[in-house]
Formats: sequence, structure tokens, C-alpha cells
Amino acid sequence: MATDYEQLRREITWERAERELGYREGEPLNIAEICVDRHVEAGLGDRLALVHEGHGGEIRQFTFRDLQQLTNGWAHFLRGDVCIRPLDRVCLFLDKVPELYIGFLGVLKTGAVVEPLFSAFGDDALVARMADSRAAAIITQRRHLGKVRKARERLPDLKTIIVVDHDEDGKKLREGEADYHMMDHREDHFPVAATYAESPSVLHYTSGTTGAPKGAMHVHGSIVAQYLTSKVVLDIREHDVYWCTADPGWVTGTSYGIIGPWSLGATQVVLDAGFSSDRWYETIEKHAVTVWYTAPTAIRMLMKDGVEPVKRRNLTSLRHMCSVGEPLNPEAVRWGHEAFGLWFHDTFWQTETGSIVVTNLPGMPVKPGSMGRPFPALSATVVEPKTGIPITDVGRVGLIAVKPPWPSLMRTYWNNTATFYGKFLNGWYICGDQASLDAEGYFWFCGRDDDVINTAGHLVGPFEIESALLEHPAVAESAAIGKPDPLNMEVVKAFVALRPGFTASEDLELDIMNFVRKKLSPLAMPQEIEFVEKVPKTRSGKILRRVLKARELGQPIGDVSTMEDD
Ligand code: 6R9
Repeated sequence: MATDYEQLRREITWERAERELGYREGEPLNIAEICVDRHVEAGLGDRLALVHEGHGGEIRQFTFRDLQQLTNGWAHFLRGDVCIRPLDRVCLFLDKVPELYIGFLGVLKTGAVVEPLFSAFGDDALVARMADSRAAAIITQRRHLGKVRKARERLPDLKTIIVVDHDEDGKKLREGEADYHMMDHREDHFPVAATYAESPSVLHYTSGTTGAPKGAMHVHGSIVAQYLTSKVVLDIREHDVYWCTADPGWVTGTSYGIIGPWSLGATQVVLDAGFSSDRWYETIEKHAVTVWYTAPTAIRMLMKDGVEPVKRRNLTSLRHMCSVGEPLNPEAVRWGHEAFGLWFHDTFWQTETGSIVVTNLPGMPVKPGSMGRPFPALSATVVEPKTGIPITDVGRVGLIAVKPPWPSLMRTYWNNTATFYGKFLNGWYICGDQASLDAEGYFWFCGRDDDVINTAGHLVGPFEIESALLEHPAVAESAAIGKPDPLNMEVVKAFVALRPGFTASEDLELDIMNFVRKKLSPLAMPQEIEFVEKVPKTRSGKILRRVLKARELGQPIGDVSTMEDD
């Protein structure tokens, strides 16, 4: 049944979401209380909340009551033993194990701020984020302990490292390190901290063009937006089995891999295993997944194996499919329809927006290649880059802009208010992406407006890579750009000028690549290094990444009047 978009804009409001959540302005509001305790109080304690499948296929299940007791035990430990106070930052540095999900919610119960970190980050990437936030504690597994210990030497504010798995390798813990086997501690009650809609909740770091990554600070009230978009866009209903393939180290894995779906009381599937198309189809079939949220890179990898592996499985449980993170190619949408008989619905948003802002809504015609229209409860458009005035011409490219406020917009960049205010122009929040609108108001994505690299749906800042490169003894100058790639959308390409005494070679290239992978992450590792005499810069010393990018793409280099002389 076709839905009238204009009618949805009248019906779907944040106020309605607040009513449905039983929230009244000025009353306490806590994400974990809504996602867990509320369901148990409503008599749904026995409902499955989490179905977790590990590498080897072992399955662990948790009801909402399990989540309640385990988050209570964890919150007691944090408050009583670790002396975590409201507003302290507590980092999660865990694989996609159940402790990550319980850990996230338990931290929120104490009133502290939870800071998720991707478990493949190297020690430099960890230090950059934890030093900026001055985190008080980090929770991790033994397999990551070496990295965390190394980072700790540079983190004077870090008081406690909490290790959540059993000691199998005989590694002894040191002073300032605590053992906490989450699964062994349950409590029926915990006095949840009196947090409010504007109380800080989640601190998510995102990559920027210059300087350290920026910490987007979110508040407990963001749940209003994550709840409503999960319901209206992802179409999640009470009895759904929902699978979000994102890791909670990234915002999709928290907004829509924890908060949104559990605010609706849905069952979530988590697969903690590497990618394989057959394993993914098996997951959908085995757990009878009904709603699936994934990313274009994954869809392109599935496409490579064709429709035949899909047809071998019984995937009739699937009702709705969505995508996020990078542009969704029209071929991927058409292929999805051929393979699953359903459309992939594109969703556009950012760490900073906290929830989906532009999307193809369920039940409405999908235009393959378009991101869809603004989420009905908010206003989004494209604006002139200099003035922030909305563009009315069909097809003319401008910057994607969203009208503030809305419940999940970041409240600031931690330690970086000036950059936060720089994101607003003429009363609009500016996303930093370019798009155009068609005659029906559908958004067509063009590209990013800055140098941030989008590799497989993950943003990587050129500055962080360049800084890591410079620490290699052979590197004198460096620049990093995103190079178009058919599978990952972009991969990192680095340009390096060597110090005297070093000669370019394949071995050196490999050595530099690995150096970056260890310091930052596999995502940030350059897939290609070009050795150059010097890196193009402006007279004031700024790296001209756009010049390198244009050369790479064989495009006109543009205005180079500020470029340093050769
Ligand atoms: C949720 C998330 C945000 C950036 C964003 C844009 C790109 C996200 C997209 C998309 C085209 C889509 N992006 N969704 N580009 N079509 N549907 O990914 O957050 O990691 O902060 O990245 O990702 O460039 O500005 P985040």
C-alpha cells in the first residue's frame, strides 16, 4: 500500500514518540532503563533480547531479565568497586561479545558516559580518543590487554582497566587492573542514576580532516529519535528478530545495534564472526531474521557470489532490509530485489546526527540510487555552501543540511566547541556531504565536502594517517587520500616523501603499511603508497589533498594559486 509522505510528515512527530515512550518533559530519562528495565516491568522479562553467535557457531541467548540482572551487577561493580561517578567517561574496547552490549547499558545506568572504541584500533588510535576524553576506565578482553597496557603509559587519567574474560593464558593482572567476570554477577536491583533528557550518554569519536578525531557528545534524550526512526524507518516491531551487522565501535552499532531496537523490545541477533556470504545467509535462515540493517560494501561482497547462494536458503522470514554508511549503488538495490524479492532501503545519517535523517521509507517507492527523503519528523534540504540558503533548483548540487534541533543531534564536540559551532550555517546543521534534490524531493548523494575518507562505510581522517606515517623513521612528508575502489568505495592511498638515506622499495612500502595498521587500524592502513619527491602544500603549509586526488582521478587540478612553488 502506498503511503502518503505528506500525511506522514503530519503524523510522525517527536512529541508522539515521547508519548509512546511514556516520557514527560522534565522527568528523569535513562536509555538503559527504557531498553531493559521497562520491558521487565511490563511483564516481558522472558522475551529474548539477544541471540549471540560466536565464531565457532556457539549460541548464547539472553532475555530482557538476563540483561536487567547483568547490567545491574555490572553497574553496582562500577559504582561501588571502581568508584565510577556520573559523567566519568568509561571506554568499551571489546569484540562483539555479549559483554559489550551489557557493558554499554550498565555504564549508562550509573550516569557515566559510555565511549565505544572499535576493537581493531591500534594503540595510537586508542590514545588519541582516550586522552581527549580523559577516560577514567576502560573495559576490555585479555586478547587486547597488551595494546591497552601500552596505551596506558600515555594516559595519566586512566584509573582502571577492567578485564571481563576468564584467565586462560595465565596472564596476571597488575595494579590498576581489575577482573570482572560479567556473566557471574547478577543483581535484581540497581538504583539507576537520575539522568535527564539533556544528560550526556554516549561519546562517539568520528574522524576529521585536521587534528585528533572529534568526540560527538550525545544525550539520553537521543533515544526519542532512535526509537522513532527504528520504528518508522527500520520498521522494527515487537516480535521482530532484527540483525544489525554493524560493530558498536561505530555509531550504527549503538544507535541501531543497541538503543533503537531494544527501546522497541525487539530480539537482536549478533554475529561475532568474519564476513562470509554463506555464513550471513545461514544466520538469517537459522535465526529467522525479519529485519536486516547492513552496508553497501557488504552488499557488494554478497553480490560477488551471485543469487544462487541466496536461493539455496530459505530466507522467507525477511520482511525489511536497510543500508547505511556510504552511497548505495542502484545495481545493489536491483540485485537485492532479484535475490531477496525485497528492496534495500537506503538510510543517510552520521555520528553527529545520532539517528537517520534522510531515507527511503517502508511502503514507499524506492528510486534505486537515491537516498530517499527527509525523515518525516524533521526538515532536511540542500543549501548553498557559502550562504546556507536552501537550493530550490532541481538537480543543483549543494550541501546536505538538517534543521536543528532534533533529539539525537550531538550537543557538542567534546573539548572542541568551536568546531561544533562551525557545523552550523544560516540556522542549519551542515552534514559535510553534497547532494542534489529531484522534483519529488528525493536526495541524490554526490560526495563528501571534505577530505575525510569513507572506506567500507567507515570514516578515516587523513590527518590521523599522515601523523602515523610521519612517525615511521623513513618518512619525511606524507599525505593521505581516498582512492576510488569498486568494493570498499574508497581505500586509503598515501603519498610519502622519504628522508635522506632511504630508498623506495616494495619492502619499505609493506613495512610502512604495517606500521600504520598497528598504530591505527586495518581500515586506516594505506592499500597503496606512492613515493614522491615532495607533497604539494599551500604557501602556508597546508597539505593540498585535493590536488593529489585530482591527479589520481585524472581530473583538472583547479585553482593552485596558493600552492607552494616547485
Ligand atoms: C551512520 C554513519 C557518516 C558519513 C556521512 C556520509 C557517509 C552515511 C550514507 C553515506 C551516502 C548514505 N554516509 N550514510 N553516504 N549514502 N546512505 O555512517 O555515520 O560513520 O559518522 O559516517 O558517511 O559521508 O557524512 P558516520
